[in-house]
Amino acid sequence: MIPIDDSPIVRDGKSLILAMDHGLEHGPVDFEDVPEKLDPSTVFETATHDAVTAMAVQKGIAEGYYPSYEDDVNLLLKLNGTSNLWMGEPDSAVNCSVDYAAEIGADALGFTVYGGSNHEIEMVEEFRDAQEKGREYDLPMVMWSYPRGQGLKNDTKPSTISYATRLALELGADIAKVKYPGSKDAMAHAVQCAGDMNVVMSGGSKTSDYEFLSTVEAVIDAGATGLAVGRNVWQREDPTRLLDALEKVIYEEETADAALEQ
Ligand code: FBP
Repeated sequence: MIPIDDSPIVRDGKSLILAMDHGLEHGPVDFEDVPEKLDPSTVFETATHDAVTAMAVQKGIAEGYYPSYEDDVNLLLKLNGTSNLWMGEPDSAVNCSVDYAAEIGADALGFTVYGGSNHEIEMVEEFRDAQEKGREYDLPMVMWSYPRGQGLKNDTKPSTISYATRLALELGADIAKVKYPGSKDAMAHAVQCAGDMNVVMSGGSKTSDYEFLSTVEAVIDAGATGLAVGRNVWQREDPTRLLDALEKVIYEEETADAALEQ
């Protein structure tokens, strides 16, 4: 772990990472109700909101669209990813090198590790190479720490999420991105297991404004440092309204109720 409070992807100790790698991870199905969002420029526009500290994308989207937004958006280059067409044990292909991520202007790196998968050993070795190379460029590493695989029946239970944050700390991540373990107390334990490393919650499928903001409020109360979110922002008709509210809950530590009232 390196000190990351001065990184552009951190604002007042917190982060709101807008993720849009779903076209690879899930396929175009995530855009069915919002076909205009298939144009990555529309989501980069959303990422210019002050609340957003970085936009997480794969290499192809970064190459094609980031040059138009580099003055207004911080780039988090996701180095690995796998399509939903892959039917094997959880694994993730390394699609971009750290050198190339740095060349195209990345401010941070992202890497998925599926702890518990039959491919865990190879994934952790690939993470090691990326993490150590990233240090040469002072690029913080965000680990999508998602334990899953044949042996894991429930990938969001509290003990699994606590293991996910600890695993990220021990392997050298600077921020762990984990699923919500179902309660504020469970999240607080996962944060405790992470030591001084930042922990952000992964957004998940779209819920109501109130439900989502209440979960974010609980996560911030639990000591997490923000959010890495995709569908709950850009699948909304008015992402800016939700980002205005998220800004209040994450950075000003307001309640979901108060944030929605304004
Ligand atoms: P969401 O907020 O839409 O869940 O996005 C976060 C994210 O980690 C994306 O970066 C990624 O594409 C997706 O979730 C992967 O989710 P899963 O592997 O659980 O399907």
